[in-house]
Amino acid sequence: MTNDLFADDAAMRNTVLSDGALLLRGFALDAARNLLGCVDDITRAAPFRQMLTPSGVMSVAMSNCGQFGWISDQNGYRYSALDPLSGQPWPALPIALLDLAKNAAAKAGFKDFSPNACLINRYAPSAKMGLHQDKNEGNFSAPIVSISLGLPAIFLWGGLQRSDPAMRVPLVHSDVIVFGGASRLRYHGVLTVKDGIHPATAACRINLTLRQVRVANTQRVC
Ligand SMILES: O=C(O)CCC(=O)C(=O)O
Repeated sequence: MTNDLFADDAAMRNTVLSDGALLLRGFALDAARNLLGCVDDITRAAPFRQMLTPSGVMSVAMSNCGQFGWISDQNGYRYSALDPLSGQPWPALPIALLDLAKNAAAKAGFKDFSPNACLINRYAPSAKMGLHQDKNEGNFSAPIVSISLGLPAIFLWGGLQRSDPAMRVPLVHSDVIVFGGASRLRYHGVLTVKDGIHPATAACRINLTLRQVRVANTQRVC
């Protein structure tokens, strides 16, 4: 009952960030505990790691689930069907996560979203993610669904050029952003996460980013 009331209140605060981009406040509230349990299971099999990029080590620790996982090394970024740490396929995408992502996408007007990749980002305090576009998927007709759990953060919502001004969007536990259509290639990022303790995740923020990756598009991109 309490969760229902909170969800109704949260839904009233849903916000269109730009054409094709919708912030769904509290959309993951009922599923959050289960999703975090899934993250624990996934990262037992495919542990969090700080990946290397051509410009240095990322402050965010990452893992993946689904048919493809986003990976990076000194030569660039790509999707891979295998976890380079284990040589094994990534853990399967949990049904609860898939359902939540499809429902969120449908709410934002993207009815046929069928994600096959989920990047799991873990932000310890002081971790951040610079402005970037999600453009390695080879499929820009499908949206991205991004779920925030745990510590709050400021999401940067930019434009189609890196130099465009970026809106600062405060995100809290269980908020979900869907962006596709005219907003699919907008630059976005996350400001440095501040110190704190959240009852659901302790001293970190977890982000789940679900994407639909074209199978042929798993080559290295820089
Ligand atoms: O952590 C977030 O909210 C955003 C993550 C993100 O932009 C990404 O994984 O590409």
